[in-house]
Amino acid sequence: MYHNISLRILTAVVAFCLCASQASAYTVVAVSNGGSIKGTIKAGSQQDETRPVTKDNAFCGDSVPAEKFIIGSDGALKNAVVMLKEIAEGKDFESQDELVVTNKGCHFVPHVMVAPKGGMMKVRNDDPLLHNSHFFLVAGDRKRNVINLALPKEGLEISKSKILRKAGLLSLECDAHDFMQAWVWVLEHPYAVVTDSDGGFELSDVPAGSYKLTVWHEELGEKTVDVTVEAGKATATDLSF
Ligand SMILES: [Cu+2]
Repeated sequence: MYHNISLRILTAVVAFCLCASQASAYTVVAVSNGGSIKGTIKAGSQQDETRPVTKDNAFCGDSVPAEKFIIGSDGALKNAVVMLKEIAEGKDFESQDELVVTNKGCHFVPHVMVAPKGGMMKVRNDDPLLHNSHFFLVAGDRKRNVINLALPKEGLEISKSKILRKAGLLSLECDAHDFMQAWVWVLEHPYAVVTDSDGGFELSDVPAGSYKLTVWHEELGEKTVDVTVEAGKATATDLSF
């Protein structure tokens, strides 16, 4: 009797896990005559913060911009991530340039990026001092350690596939300089893009259908709207925080 109940529980747990993993799986399909979603992301008149430099002031200076709010004309918001988070099927990743984040002038460059799950990322140091690139996976209010890379010399590069092993939001911090911060959205699909300095974005080759379009910003949080994509057409979607 006891064994029977245990077996039932085990079966239920296995079934749940299989179900849960299937729900998040992304399937690559040929997309012919897909549509696109394009628009502009805006924010109000937000002021960027200045962070005090607490180490290596001779090279880094006394303060650095936090780069949280890079606002262009008309409130255009740079560095927001626009994505179809839960899309189930669509195009494959295109072959792309190397994924590199560089420690440069006591900043991470780029400040925000998107990356394919399972890809290879390179971390580089262009400064003549020690940077210590530490990646965390963000889950709600918690952060889980992913990898910690010491880069003691100028010109040093380290490539690691472990960085992008799981999908989700990565916080990139420097253990040597608490004022350094970058963000990486890791996704199983290529339907994600970082807004440019005009706040613009475009997601192309989207199969016709209805989707949830999510916009994320490091300080303003997330907003999600419903969008419908028609074959061969561009759907205009502007969003303001
Ligand atoms: Cu650093």
